[in-house]
Amino acid sequence: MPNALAANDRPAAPPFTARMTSPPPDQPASAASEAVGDAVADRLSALARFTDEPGRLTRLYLGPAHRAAADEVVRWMREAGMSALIDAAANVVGRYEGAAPDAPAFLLGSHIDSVRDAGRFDGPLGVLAAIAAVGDLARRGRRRPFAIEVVAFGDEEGIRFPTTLTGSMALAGRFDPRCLDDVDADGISHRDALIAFGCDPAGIPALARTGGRALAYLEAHIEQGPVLERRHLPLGIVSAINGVSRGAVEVTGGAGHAGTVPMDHRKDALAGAAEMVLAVEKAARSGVVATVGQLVVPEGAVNTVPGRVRFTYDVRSADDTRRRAAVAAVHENVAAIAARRGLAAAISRGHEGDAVPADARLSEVLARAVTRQGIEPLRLPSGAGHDAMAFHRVLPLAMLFVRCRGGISHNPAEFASPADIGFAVRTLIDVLETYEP
Ligand code: HGY
Ligand code: MN
Ligand code: MN
Repeated sequence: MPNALAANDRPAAPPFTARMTSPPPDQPASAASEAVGDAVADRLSALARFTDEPGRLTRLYLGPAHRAAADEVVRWMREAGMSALIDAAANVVGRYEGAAPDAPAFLLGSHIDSVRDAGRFDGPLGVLAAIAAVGDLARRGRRRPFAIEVVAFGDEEGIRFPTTLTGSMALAGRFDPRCLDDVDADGISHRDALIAFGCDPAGIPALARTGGRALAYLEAHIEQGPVLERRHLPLGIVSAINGVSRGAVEVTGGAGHAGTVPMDHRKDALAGAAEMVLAVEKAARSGVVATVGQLVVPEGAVNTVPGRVRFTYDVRSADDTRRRAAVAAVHENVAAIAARRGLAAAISRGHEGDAVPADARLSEVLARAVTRQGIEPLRLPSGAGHDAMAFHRVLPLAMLFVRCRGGISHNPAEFASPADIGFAVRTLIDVLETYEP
């Protein structure tokens, strides 16, 4: 049973009684913004209690906590006036019909999976803010010429399996079925994990929101960086999402006795990997960031020369040519270090995504909505990846950034204020009210 709360001691879902109408353009957000921000903040805390690791927030794709959180999000979507289900790719999808049935949908969403020891805002803020926005239209009986779908994706962080964005790729019609053969650290395949979750992988192709089924995709997300805080702005509009290359390197040398193997006879996989890690860092020149986030010595022991090491790399840039050149430099240096040290180094490429520009017209609708909140519409790039990337060249996409304290993210200290969350909800409402297909 997931470390979810039992049904009877689950915190009561905060009532969404706060009526929210967009404030007159010349006034700052009214008390309604605080109220709706508080309500979303309460639900973010409630959702954060669904974790696979007691005492900290870790909610991995298709794990028990993901299942419990998905069921809660279904409940909240229905309370907000939507029909809701969990689809074949384990996305939670809520739908609020337009003025006519079966109308194409305006998509809103973000993810509810997390990294290990995560903050409670990265992902869920975008889902819960969207649910609050739709709830406002529903309470007013407001119908637009399009449907609205809110999606809680389950595989944005890509922590459990080598690929990522599989849920959003499914909706974008870009799902690669080969990823179903990927296995996690316990040898469980993606396919088996989906089936155990209650999903039928055969149903994934039919999820594609292509062929006119969808109009646009808009994602609200914490900035995960310091810019908005430095500019004293609650919100920002994303200009583009940086491209990313992930991979893993398996370094193999020769295990040996730490006390007896002479230094000039060693094939020390960890010492070699350490040089390679510094080569990854060195590949990060202007406009490129490069990170080794994981390094494992599987059979490590204090008195054994390491024979095998595995580490990951993550290289990003707004400039795809620079990113690819940096990755090539990493691969070349890894090979050269391995050769010099008599090691073997096997490189496996993981998730790759080109830089994704936001759609100009949709971003302009968003910028006008931000302006009507009395906020300067600052445009800024996203260093972090998001589900929005899946819709590149499929749907017009845009992102709304919400200020987060110190730019901290992927860390339990992550924080966005209820007032800023309230501004985000009212901005989403404004977009849903003013967007014309
Ligand atoms: O890795 C990323 O940029 C995102 O947080 N998954
Ligand atoms: Mn995220
Ligand atoms: Mn993240």
